[in-house]
Amino acid sequence: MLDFDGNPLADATVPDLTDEELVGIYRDMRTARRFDERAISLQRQGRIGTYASLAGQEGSQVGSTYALAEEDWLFYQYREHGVLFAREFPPEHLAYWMGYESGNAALADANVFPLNIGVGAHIPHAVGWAMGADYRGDDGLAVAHFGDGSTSEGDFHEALNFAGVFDAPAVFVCHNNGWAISIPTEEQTAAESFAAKAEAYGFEGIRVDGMDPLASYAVTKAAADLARDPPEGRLRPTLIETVEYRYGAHTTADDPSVYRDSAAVEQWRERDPIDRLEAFLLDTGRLDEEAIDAIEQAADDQVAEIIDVAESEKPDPEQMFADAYADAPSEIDRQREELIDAIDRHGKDAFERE
Ligand SMILES: Cc1ncc(C[n+]2csc(CCOP(=O)(O)OP(=O)(O)O)c2C)c(N)n1
Ligand SMILES: [Mg+2]
Repeated sequence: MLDFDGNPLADATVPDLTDEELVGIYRDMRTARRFDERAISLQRQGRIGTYASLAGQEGSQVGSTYALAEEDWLFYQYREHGVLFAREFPPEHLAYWMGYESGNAALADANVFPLNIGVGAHIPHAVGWAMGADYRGDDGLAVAHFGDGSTSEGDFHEALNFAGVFDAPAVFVCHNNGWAISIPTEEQTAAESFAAKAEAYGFEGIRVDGMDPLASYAVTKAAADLARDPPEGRLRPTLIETVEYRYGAHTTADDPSVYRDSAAVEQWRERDPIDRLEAFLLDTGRLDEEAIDAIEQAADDQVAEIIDVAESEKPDPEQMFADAYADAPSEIDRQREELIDAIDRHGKDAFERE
């Protein structure tokens, strides 16, 4: 077999996953894609605020999460919510995109930290968590997902430097989707790759085809095994660069046609992670058309249920202050008081969605 540039490819190996797990990866990717389509449509109808599309990136998000143990904690950014489908997708999550903090609670049962918007700001949290787990002697790794743009932030450098120096049980997954809003990869770094940056922190970096869920699984499994049980002389952390593409706009507030060519999107769609895994599962008799239809129906139903739950949420507006600070600064307290006062005067309904 040849790659897209005509070079021979090594024979692919199928990771050691059960048929149920392989079909599960396919199902979770399809559900994430369906959620994405519906969320964009809801935004267009004015039913949610801004939304960041994950289409094209399901393979690296779902595939990598299947490689983890239950006790491993996930830290993710606004475009990697596909990881939630591989764990336990909280129906309330969609409420976050409607502007309700209730949709962004930490998922203690599923071991997932709240979604982060500040580019790269959650990577130090992940490393701090990993160091804490190590000091306590707890099992579990921190797995931090972030975009290529994070690698230009101080937080990325500080976090990976700490991870190396303190040998933290952490796996870093850098989703290189070609763009940070309108900044292309070649303007993001002069390095040969994002994975190459690991060398500066004393541990290994690896690039993988992020459009291939099974390859994403395989490298994450190897990184997780290393972090759990490093051989003599090896550090625990790994930086994985998943090479993939964002099919859609940066968010629903962006128009990519002003900075990139749509022909590139079509080329990347030929490597679509869902189509590729579907072809493999059909070829190897693990799925048939009937099973695919049933998975599609189940994905539709699950997403419809998520939307129903999110739209029935009526959170207290005051809740937006609840989890930002343990001890709120006086200015934040003042704003909270002002809101409470306004609710007293105008009634809570004035702050609710119609
Ligand atoms: C600290 C910080 N600076 C700037 C922004 C504005 N911003 C939001 S997304 C983004 C680009 C991030 O690109 P990348 O890390 O590649 O992630 P992607 O959106 O491609 O998934 C920027 C600059 C922000 N959210 N946080
Ligand atoms: Mg990016």
